Amino acid sequence: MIRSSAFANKRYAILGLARSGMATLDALHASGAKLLAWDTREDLRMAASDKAIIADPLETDLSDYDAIVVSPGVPLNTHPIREKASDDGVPIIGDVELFAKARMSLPPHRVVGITGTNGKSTTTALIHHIIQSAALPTHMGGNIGLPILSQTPLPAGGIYVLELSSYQIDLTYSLDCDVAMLLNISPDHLDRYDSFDAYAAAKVRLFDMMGDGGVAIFGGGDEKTQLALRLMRADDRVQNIVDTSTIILEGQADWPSLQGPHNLQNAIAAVAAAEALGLHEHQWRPALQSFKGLPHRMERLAEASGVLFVNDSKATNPASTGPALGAYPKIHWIVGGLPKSDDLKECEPYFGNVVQAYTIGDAGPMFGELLAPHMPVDPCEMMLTAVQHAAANAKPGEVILLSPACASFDQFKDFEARGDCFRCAVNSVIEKDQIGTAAGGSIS
Ligand code: UMA
Ligand code: ADP
Repeated sequence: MIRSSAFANKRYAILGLARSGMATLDALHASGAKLLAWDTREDLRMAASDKAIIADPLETDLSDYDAIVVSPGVPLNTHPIREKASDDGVPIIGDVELFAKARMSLPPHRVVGITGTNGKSTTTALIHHIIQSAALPTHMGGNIGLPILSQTPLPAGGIYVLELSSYQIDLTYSLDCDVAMLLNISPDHLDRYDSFDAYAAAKVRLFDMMGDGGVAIFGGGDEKTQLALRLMRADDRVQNIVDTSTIILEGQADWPSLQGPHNLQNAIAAVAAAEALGLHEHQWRPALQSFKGLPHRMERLAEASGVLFVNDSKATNPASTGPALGAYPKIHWIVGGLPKSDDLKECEPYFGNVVQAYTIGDAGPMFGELLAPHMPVDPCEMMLTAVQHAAANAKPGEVILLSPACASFDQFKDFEARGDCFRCAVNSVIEKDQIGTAAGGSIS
């Protein structure tokens, strides 16, 4: 766990006691802070009761507190805590801001911060893997894996690789990244922001916090990312700016877990970060090949009867599904769920790669109408039906891809549960040898 004398004898109210809130509670308690904690869930309040006064911050005078530490999942745009904090004159911060404040107590280290709409986890894990492969001490955290405050401090020379969601950046004010990266920006999480511009501005704040010695890396060619890049160049505070959309990197065929144009973009951004950290090609290139990828992101599940099954359940918007369709030339595409938009614009350039679409979930009928002029569509509604039909139709050399372009909450708890359901369905069709059976009759 990360402790710091910066927190000793300070007073913090913690709102939200799930993963990041509990890690915050433990780290602040161990650092000698005085704490008040709250969660709407009683079991979590109970679990915190030996380290904090349990009380609702909305009903407590917080004017002599140093800060209110809010979990990223608390919707600040609608939650009354914002007004309460302003009335009491207390700042609202998050666990990443506490990490930023604790850095002075850590052995000399560097921080890489990665944000963007899509590809953050993949790129964070890839950068972490490259650094690990170069035998340097490193942790990854933030919006991926263990909360950063619960990690063991790295020895001198260590590198913290942080995936940062816009929710986390909203709660952070002084994280001076040695390498800061914006991968791309497309509309997402619009329930938490007043507009797409406001969401984009939240991400770009990562660069406002940088000191002038850092390296700023920009990924995608999308309009908002390019605008952020131009603004950064115009404000010549940070000298070291890398536009990865102009970099060409050869060798993708050798990187099994980095297929598709999006993963080429991620690989280029990761290599730019590695070089900014002083690593050389002989260090980063083998790591691109040995990278195993993350579950539910272009995950190669199985190959049977010459058909490859790929789980890309984490593709929860059309901008992440588009490039997934660009990864293979003959795809049976399982698509649908809770839609985030009423078009599939970002997928259109890759429609030529789709042999047939199999629609599932709430978006099924709407997507069916959108797709029918471009490809055969099989309205399946349920995952198992979709996998069975796709397996029956698939020929050797073709790919069955779950890349839903939608949130999962219409039929599943989360994208992991959806990917797990896909995996079970895949196991079942392989076990029953239902691949390539369409010509021979129907699936029962
Ligand atoms: N709560 C209240 N009152 C409220 C609202 C919420 O008490 O009015 C409580 C909830 O009961 C809950 C807590 O506040 O216990 C909120 O927890 P949380 O949702 O922030 O969950 P954590 O487990 O702390 O996870 C958070 C991130 N979650 C979100 O951003 C939603 C995790 O990102 C992150 O990995 C973790 O911290 C560790 O740092 C997950 C995520 O879904 C992966 N991120 C979003 C995404 O990737 O799209 C941004
Ligand atoms: P995030 O953490 O930003 O949600 P992930 O790495 O978990 O990103 O990937 C989420 C989804 O986006 C996956 O389906 C993945 O295939 C897709 N994806 C990955 N990288 C990119 C990218 N650079 N651009 C668009 N989509 C991407």
